[in-house]
Amino acid sequence: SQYLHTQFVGRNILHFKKIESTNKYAKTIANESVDGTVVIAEEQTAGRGRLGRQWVSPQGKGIWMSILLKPDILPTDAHKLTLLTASSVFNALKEYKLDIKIKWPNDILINNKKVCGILTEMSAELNKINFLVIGIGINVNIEKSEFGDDLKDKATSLKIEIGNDINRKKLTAEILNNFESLYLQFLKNNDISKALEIARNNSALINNYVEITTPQTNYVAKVIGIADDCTLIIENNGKIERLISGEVSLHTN
Ligand code: BT5
Repeated sequence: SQYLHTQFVGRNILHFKKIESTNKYAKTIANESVDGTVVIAEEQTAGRGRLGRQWVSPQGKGIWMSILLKPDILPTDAHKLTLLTASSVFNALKEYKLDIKIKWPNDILINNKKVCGILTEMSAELNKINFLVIGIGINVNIEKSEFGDDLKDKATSLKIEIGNDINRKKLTAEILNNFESLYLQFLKNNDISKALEIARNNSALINNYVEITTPQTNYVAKVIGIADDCTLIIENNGKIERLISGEVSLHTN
């Protein structure tokens, strides 16, 4: 589109009216598709979050897309691209002057409600990535009444927050423009400092108490910051620890 200024991200776009999941599809075409291919759907019938959770993706109301990447980086660095993606989405949304926060590692919140979720999936060998698929779901023009009972208090859309419809094509291009610019810096100099700065300065978690859920336990910890390797620094019972990913929810009482 006229808004896209990238070199390779989104230069090959596969657009679907209806699909199960753009992430799932991107994985099936990964080997024969070029680096930077983007899969976009108007509607997902089986949109997925992490741990097999459902992602609600009504027709024509959101940006449901996946970016296919074939970077020459270590599998252990792949999680950095989730934070980089969150920062790209943040950059594209900041012009709306909303109370927007990045909730490490993969959510964007407006007024404490989730407007965007990111799902990074990887196919890798021991020390080599075959491909990565970064799924981005953004609630753009969803009405409040369209969220079910389970989501109406914890999810929001740009339309709900701004009051009018948003041009999805333009926003999609702006996200891809921002993404590519941060991504090229990362590939070239292993430099993720700009994405980190955005994630740190606009964090929903830093200085807050969070509830952390692991398969073993549940505990409350204070978030101290985000480390240079994109892990979350927490203080748990006086001990400083780091989380690579995992379930973190804001602790309110
Ligand atoms: C995520 O998972 O937030 C990642 C979502 C990624 C979606 C994109 S859309 C394009 C691509 N194709 C896919 O199939 N997926 C990606 P997680 O952190 O696990 O959050 C999932 C939880 O968010 C659910 O259990 C619900 O509570 C909530 N949720 C579901 N749909 C939502 C929506 N539209 N808006 C806000 N919250 C939602």
